[in-house]
Amino acid sequence: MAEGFPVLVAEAAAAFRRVEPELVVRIISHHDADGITAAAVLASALRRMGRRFAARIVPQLTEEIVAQVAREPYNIIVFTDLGTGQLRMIADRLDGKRVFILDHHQPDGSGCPDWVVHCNPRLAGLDGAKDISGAGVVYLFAKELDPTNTGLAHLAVIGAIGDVQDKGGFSPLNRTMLEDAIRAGTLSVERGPRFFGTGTRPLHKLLEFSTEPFIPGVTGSERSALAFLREAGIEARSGDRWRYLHDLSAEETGKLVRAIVGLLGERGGQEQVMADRYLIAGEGKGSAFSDAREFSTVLNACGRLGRAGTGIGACLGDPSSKRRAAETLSAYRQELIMALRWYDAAKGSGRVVAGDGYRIIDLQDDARHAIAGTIASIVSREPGLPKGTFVVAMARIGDGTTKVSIRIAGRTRDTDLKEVLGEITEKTGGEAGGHRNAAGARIRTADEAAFIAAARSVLEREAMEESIAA
Ligand SMILES: [Mn+2]
Repeated sequence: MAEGFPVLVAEAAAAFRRVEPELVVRIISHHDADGITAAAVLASALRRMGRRFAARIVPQLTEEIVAQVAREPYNIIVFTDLGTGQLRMIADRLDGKRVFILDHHQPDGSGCPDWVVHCNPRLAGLDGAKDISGAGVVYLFAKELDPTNTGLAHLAVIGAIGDVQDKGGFSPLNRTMLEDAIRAGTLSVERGPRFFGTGTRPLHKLLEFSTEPFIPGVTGSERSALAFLREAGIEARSGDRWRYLHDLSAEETGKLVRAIVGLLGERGGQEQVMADRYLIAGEGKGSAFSDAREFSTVLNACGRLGRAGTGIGACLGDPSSKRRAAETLSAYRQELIMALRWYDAAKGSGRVVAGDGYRIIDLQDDARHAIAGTIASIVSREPGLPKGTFVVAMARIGDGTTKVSIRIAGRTRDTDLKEVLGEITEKTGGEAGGHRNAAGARIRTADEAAFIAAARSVLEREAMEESIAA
């Protein structure tokens, strides 16, 4: 009954139209790229309606935040890209307010009170992890409010990419938003080499940092990347400046792709090397906002470094926000590099627990808690890490709690990471949330050692099942 979702969206929009226009709308959204684009789509739609709003972006919706929202003077609250997993808290604390939830996460199992307008694709039998993102849900809602909001469709595409819904191709529903954006002239699709950061990194740096695909003998070394270009007959420099991918002629691009395919050998063909790129209209070639994938990374960096407002401003096209957001990306990359250096140096110490089928990285105060998830993701893609290895990263928040993130290397069976983490926190306390492929939790810092012990026993058992499935 996937056709039920448009009905849910239409009902949510109809309910929203009945809200008194003078009320200030409180927007609460998630701090990743999807959450930031979701908030930006809603903010933009409200602005066009002449409605006032106040947005707040949070790393996760906690009991404490819901309690704060309850005390605020706002009488209408719209939760975007979160809320479904916190229905119980919302039901307990926000009775008497007008509440909308526009989300695509898994419900927490408790019922939804009738005074909450709950719009989630999962309620209509859709797959919230693949079919549509939080920004997508908000976009369809905005389009229902005003059909000319299709000018915001590119933000829904950026949100979907931020939630990795483009992997293996967009779902039909995500594709409709892509088509809206193309029709609106805000985005175009171009097939090209699958590099990340084409807007901001010169060619040899793209090669050095290429992990998908991992180019044997090239990835990881600037010198090898330069030698590779020389052998392929492609100039890395033009005069005294480095060349970028967009500086190459079509012929040179062809040479580059063939040379990479050659190095991948039987592991890859054209398909591994080429990808669709989603280009944002009106952005110069060297801009961090010209490629939707890179745009989503900029937003992630803003959210994780506590500058989500800058990210929303960048989505809305504000020039000074865009400048600050691009600087935030550099700062964020710097923090990641520092944390990964720490990880390399800490291998073999007690702070990196390497068991059979799992790694637990105990960052404590050596990295900002908001990048724990990214560290776990990067480590889970480390070449040589056996498929099915669980990677857990832990970092202290500084308020007596610790952030925990879990990822898995490759995939052998369809393990639900949120469930795995939930089983651990059930033993040691803490709240787990997230998705099948990426989950997180917040535990008490005092319980770190107990958490690690419980994690070891649960992950050892899970890893055994993973290896049987392989
Ligand atoms: Mn999302």
